[in-house]
Amino acid sequence: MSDDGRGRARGVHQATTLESPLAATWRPRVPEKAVLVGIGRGIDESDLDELAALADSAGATTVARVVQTRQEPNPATFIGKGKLEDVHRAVHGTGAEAVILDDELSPGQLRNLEERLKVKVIDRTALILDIFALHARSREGKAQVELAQLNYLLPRLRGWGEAMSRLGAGIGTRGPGETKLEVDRQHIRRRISKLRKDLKDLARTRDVKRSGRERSGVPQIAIAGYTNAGKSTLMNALTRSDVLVANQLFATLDPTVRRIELPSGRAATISDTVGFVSKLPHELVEAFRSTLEEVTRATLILHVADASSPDLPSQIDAVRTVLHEIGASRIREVVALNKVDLLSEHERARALSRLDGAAAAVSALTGEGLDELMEVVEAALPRFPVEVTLLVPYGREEVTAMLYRDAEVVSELARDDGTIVQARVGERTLAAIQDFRIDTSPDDVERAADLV
Ligand SMILES: Nc1nc2c(ncn2[C@@H]2O[C@H](COP(=O)(O)OP(=O)(O)OP(=O)(O)O)[C@@H](O)[C@H]2O)c(=O)[nH]1
Ligand SMILES: [Mg+2]
Repeated sequence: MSDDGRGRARGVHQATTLESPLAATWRPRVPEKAVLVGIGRGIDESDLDELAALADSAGATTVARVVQTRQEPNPATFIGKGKLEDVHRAVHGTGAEAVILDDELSPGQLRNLEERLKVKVIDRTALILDIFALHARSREGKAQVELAQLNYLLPRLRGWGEAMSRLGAGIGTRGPGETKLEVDRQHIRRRISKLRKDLKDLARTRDVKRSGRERSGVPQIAIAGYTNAGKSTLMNALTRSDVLVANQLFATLDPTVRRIELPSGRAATISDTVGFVSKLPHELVEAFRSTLEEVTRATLILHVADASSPDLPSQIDAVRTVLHEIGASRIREVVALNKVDLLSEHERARALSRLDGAAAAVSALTGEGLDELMEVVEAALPRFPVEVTLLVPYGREEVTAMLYRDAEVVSELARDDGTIVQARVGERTLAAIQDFRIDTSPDDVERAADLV
């Protein structure tokens, strides 16, 4: 750990010559043993459970927790003076190599804390970025994480250089000089522009695919929810696919889209993507904008919540806050209250009764409640705008099959010359079935065009 600070600064410098992303060299690489620190009104140690889970996902073991009840953080050191001594004792008593704070710190606070505690200090934002960096697989995912990391790093560059080099290399060693720092900053800015451009190009490809889906008129269901709520498990259960499931925070970063069939036979797409968490770093929201468009452009949001979590209400609120931030708060929402296999009858009923709006209790693991959930989802989808009556001759059953898939069949009645089908359809389907209509009216065609 002794040369971390210089290593970091060197990593920044190498960015010009190396093709490899700077982020790989910058990543704080959360050490094994960490002391967790949180402040807040009426806070207790259990309020750091989530931070401990985040630390665990980043590969760190929590060796101590320190909490401080206070309203406002200390502007210089975040935690107050007395508590700082407690943290110092905890660190050096346990041999911890890092202190992890449950909030985002200012660059100055980070620097001051590192100077006083003599170990690496990681804030909540850096920790989450670290987990994202560990889990990024696709080119787009990696570029998104790196962009978020660089945006985080830029204003903190000077502080880290100074504090860390002093820390690691002993008295007399300086951090990178001002000139070098300025050069580093320029490299980072250039890299940020390049990443933004690359991501724009990658987003365009995704956009083309999505526009195709949107034009098809097939409803798009986006799974969203708190990290580890069981989104990928639910996706797999509903589509029999094999998206990665792990008891880890932010296991999924890349979006997956699959086709599913709703109870009536109507087709829809369903997507699984990155999970949310409270205080989701804004750097990530910016960098993951195109991934999050899976959610912001959906017809319906299937909000998966972990009913077995003691923090259920605050997790639901946190997810809704992020949905609001990304501009998805007006999209219809169905809540899937997941993991009810871990609840008693009584707890289940209580959890459900607290929810407003469309919801169903499910277990993605056992499959319980999934049929009912899909009924609720289908009922919540916007209906097709035009009601039509068709005569489908025998031998043209593909027309009826298409209606079941792409529209809503209201009734079917067999006659000598074919089947009378009453259905509600959208604009595209309307064009395809004109020849079979026995109720055609030009008004409907116009109305459909307006509404779709
Ligand atoms: N008991 C129980 N466990 C579940 C259920 N659904 C998911 N899990 C478990 O919860 C953990 C997280 O599941 P994931 O499907 O990976 O959760 P996710 O929401 O996709 O998580 P991220 O992608 O990391 O945000 C795994 O250990 C699952 O096995 C359920 O209905 N009951
Ligand atoms: Mg997942």
